[in-house]
Amino acid sequence: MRLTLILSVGLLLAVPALSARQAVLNPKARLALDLDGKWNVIVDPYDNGYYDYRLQPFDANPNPSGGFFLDRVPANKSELVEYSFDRSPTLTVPKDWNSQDAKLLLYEGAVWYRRIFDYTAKAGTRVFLHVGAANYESQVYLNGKKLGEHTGGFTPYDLEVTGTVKANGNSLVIRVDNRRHREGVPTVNTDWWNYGGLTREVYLFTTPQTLLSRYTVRLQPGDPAKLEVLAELDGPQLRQEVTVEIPELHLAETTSSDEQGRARLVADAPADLQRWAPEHPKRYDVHVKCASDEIVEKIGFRTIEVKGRDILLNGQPIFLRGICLHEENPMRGGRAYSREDAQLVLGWARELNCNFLRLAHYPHNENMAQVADELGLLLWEEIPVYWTIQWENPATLQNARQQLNDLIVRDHNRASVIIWSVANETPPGEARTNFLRQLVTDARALDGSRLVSAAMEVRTAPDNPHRKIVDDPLGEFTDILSFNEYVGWYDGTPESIPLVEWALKYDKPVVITEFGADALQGFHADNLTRFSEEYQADVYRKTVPMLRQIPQLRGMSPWILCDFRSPRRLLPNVQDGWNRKGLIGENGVKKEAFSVLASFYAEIRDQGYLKK
Ligand code: GCB
Repeated sequence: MRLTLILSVGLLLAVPALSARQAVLNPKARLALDLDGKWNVIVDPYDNGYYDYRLQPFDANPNPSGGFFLDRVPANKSELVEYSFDRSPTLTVPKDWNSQDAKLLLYEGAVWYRRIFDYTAKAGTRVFLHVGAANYESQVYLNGKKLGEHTGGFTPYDLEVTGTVKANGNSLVIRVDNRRHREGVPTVNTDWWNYGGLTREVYLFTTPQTLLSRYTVRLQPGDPAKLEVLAELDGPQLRQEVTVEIPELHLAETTSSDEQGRARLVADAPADLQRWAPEHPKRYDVHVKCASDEIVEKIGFRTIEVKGRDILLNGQPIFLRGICLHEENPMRGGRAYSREDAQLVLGWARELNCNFLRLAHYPHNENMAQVADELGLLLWEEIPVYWTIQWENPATLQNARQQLNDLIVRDHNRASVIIWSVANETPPGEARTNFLRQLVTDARALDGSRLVSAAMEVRTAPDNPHRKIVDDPLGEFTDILSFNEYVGWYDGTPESIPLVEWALKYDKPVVITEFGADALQGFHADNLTRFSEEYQADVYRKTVPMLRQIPQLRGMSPWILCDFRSPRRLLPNVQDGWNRKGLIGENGVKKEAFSVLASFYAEIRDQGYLKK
């Protein structure tokens, strides 16, 4: 087998660190101590544990006089300590706080989490703390010392605790603050619940001194007859032999890393390599090894590209039979986090005859992409650049770039992920377009093997209410043209849907990223009565033929699989804090529109949409 060693390329962009980062890929495979379960918590609406009475952060002082992170207990009966983790209630991790305690349903502020644990580190290993996600800002302290902090509610981070962790009685304190900020990503205004807390797993993992911190194993973009492997080492021994093995394919190739610890090899893809595809989600055990470390991960191989008006999966035109999804388990009314949650919602998507999901509007937990890889579902993954954020604020751009970077680093070995989305429904304008172009450029530089897009908006021609125009300047820079449209709901009634004419400025494959209507599950009326199942089903029945008028239509992901909580949805006895555009209600019961879409998807699956 021919082996070419080419100059190393960096896997990461030089994005200055805003906060703690992910240290290794797939840290779960290196699990050392699970910290899931009950943590003592102090709800701290006035930040009494963070600031002193002059509003100075306690942790800015090298010898802090106070601060809940010190986890103090009075040494004697006279010592004044006005908090106690030991006497405080508990919350379960991972899980948002809102759905665990009725008093916290609407809480936006700080909560201090504390966990006591023992851990004996093995000699010669490095130990890290992994936080899967903490919404929105978090500060981490071990045994009274600050380890680091993180901004962004949906991306993981790791902090090294080698040498800081003790055999007995470690006090790990994490302050999580879910207050919204105008300059944040997302900003203050969203149509989803602001779940707070340690919403994903927290654990310790260990690595050797020099570890394989990053690796990419894929068909080479532009030349899928080749397999390309990129790897990065971290630690004192950066120059090592790096070997890649796929035993099932009898593939074993070796190269060396350079002085920065980077290695790249390109080998002929074995002739019997089976491509990953929705009908055949084949994955291989891939081993990446160096003298000091080894990882094994299941990886599928496929290509995705755009050619003219088509989206090609493994060189064949594909129609994306999709649906949107929030990271929620509707039956629990809380953030989804587990494999079981992923299996539940992705199972529903399969019943809907989908081959594609849009994971809106922020990075979902990594189980989603893992289960999608197993089940053969294609994914659109997104960052929370949503509606109107601060386009001119460099710190906001930096924050968005880091979230995009961290999502791509985490999921770039998942065959299921085919599209990185940089934004949703943002208002055209020079500052906005420059901001998003930077993100598109970053996504391509980080991962040239996938498509890049954003959900754009439609405007109505001033002289014709039925003429719908998509001419957002961002459309020039994305691989596919994606937009949300709500004709029949925010724009007219279902009767206006058949009258729509489309004027699309860009001749690219079109994926409609949203359409839909609210329906309260179990409420039946005629199809012009708002919030009835019949109204929603009629919107779906009429929208499908209307969208088929777009010659380059190559997919759709209607809004949305399940009802989800939203503080913007206040209509009593109908919404009650839920966005009702789900095809499935908060009780798990399917609405009439579910079968309308399922039948359409079965038809295009069985007959081949593009052959029509
Ligand atoms: C949209 C947004 C989505 C909302 C949805 C709605 O256009 O992208 O986040 O939830 O409409 O229901 O209004």
